[in-house]
Amino acid sequence: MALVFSRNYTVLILLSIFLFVSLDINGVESTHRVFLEFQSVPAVNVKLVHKPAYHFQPKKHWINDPNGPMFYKGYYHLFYQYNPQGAVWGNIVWAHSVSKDLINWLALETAISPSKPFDKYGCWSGSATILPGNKPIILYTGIVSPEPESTQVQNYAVPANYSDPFLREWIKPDNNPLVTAHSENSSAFRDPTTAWFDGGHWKMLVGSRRKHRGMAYLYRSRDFMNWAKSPHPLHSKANTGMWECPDFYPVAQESTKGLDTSERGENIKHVLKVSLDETRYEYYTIGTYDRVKDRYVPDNTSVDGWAGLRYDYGNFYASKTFFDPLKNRRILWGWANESDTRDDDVKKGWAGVQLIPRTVLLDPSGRQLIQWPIEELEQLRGARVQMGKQKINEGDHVEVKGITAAQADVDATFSFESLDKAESFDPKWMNLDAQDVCNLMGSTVIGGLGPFGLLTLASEKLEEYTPVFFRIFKTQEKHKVLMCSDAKRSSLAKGLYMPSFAGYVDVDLTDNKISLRSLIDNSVVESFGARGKTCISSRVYPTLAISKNAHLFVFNNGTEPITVDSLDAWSMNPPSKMN
Ligand code: DQQ
Repeated sequence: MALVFSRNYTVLILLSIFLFVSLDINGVESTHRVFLEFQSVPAVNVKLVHKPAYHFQPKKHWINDPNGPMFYKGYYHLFYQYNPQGAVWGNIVWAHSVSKDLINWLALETAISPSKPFDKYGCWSGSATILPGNKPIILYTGIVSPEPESTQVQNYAVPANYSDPFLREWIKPDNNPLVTAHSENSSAFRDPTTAWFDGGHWKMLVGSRRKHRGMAYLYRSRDFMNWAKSPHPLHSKANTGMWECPDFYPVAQESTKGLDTSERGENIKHVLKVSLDETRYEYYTIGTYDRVKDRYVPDNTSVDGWAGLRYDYGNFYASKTFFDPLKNRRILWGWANESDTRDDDVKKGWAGVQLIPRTVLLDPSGRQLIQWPIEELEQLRGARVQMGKQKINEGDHVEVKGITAAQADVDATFSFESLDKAESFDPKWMNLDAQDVCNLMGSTVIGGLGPFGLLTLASEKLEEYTPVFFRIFKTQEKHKVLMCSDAKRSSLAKGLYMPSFAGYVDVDLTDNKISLRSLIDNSVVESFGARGKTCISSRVYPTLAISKNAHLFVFNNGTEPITVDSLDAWSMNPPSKMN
């Protein structure tokens, strides 16, 4: 009997490990779900009700990863993974748009699509590098055998005409592929980075895994055509699974300037970001790049693994940065998938959105990055309302009236008298991640200092709302600030993924203040806590809180009163040109 029990028990454990590792760890899907029957079903109608108005999106169909962002001859270029034939993943090409300001976009012809033996079954993600003489070149992953192998190689493409600032036409020369997999798993070998120039060599990374160890292989080349694999990866980490879309770049320690990917010198740290196929979350570390050994070592202040820092603790994946020489800044693009069902996407006729590009800087502490929506976004601000100093007592919610709450930019600073009323952080929660704590201690659970913040995309009577809020806890040494963007009550519709996304905010509260900015766009709530220290994006699909029936409130469910020190909110206009 005991034996039978333990055998069953072992099977159960093995099954849960299998499910945990290979399927669905956080309620999100691993790898792109393939729905063959819908891949080539073009949208008949495009449903506008939840369609973002000012976030980047094509008119219809599926989009995923941002690819090859760059600035060339006065224009920003964004390529992205796109299904021209339907609203689910499949038939993937590199779609292409250009912009003068990263807000108004012009859609161009498809830049790269499957046509040659080296990319016959797909043109997957990659990056752009600007070679000397201002010559852009794209590295991308070509799929050379059909599913389920999807054998992956690395290709290049060059503009047909460098004098065209739009770079409309791209050539895929016949000496492709440039790089094929060696002994590693050729079905897990993709997403080349922007290359950097280093001591006579170009270097670039390709994401991969060996068994369950995630890794970024490093390749070098003198001429960009002949690439040799370095004897060891730039970096790898056990138990992180396939590393998709690696990104590796320098950040300045004592300046707010962004750096070109090839920049070297004093006072520079490096950032390595990877997208984890198994969790569909990303994490980054800040560390030191040893150019001689070609090794990257994360600082001991950066957690290297699933519990590491994220650009965004919500729906944000396959991100990529680029250096903008026009304004000397580094800009981050990230993709937010839908959280509704496959059937909803087919009915809507569209799926996926790029979040607002963000500038990325190293925080003065050196422990993390700071992100902020690019300043160009402000041109879309329309009607503005301000809330003067206002006290919000326990249980109160105050409406912010006079703007289009379904499409808004809200920037608020909250203050409080003291930290004394903060509730204690239960030591048991140390083993949970922030999302679980937010799930337990949501916006309606009365606290001491917080929960306080915004109720976005709210229906008048609060049947639906997405709260974005802070909750401050006392711990043994100091305080712990939880930031949540909780989709639990975002919609009365059934079958949606409605997670309580959350992250901690590493913020000094000595001035008893904390700020929150939220970009609300019909089904997007993209939030920046403490001026960009912690960012969370949610996708939500209200049934009542739509267009004119959406409301915005400030709320406090903590016993300690909160003061809104300042609150500015703007209606957001759509860009005049969007694809
Ligand atoms: N999406 C691309 C891959 C990449 C994945 C395929 C990440 O190149 O690894 O569309 O979302």
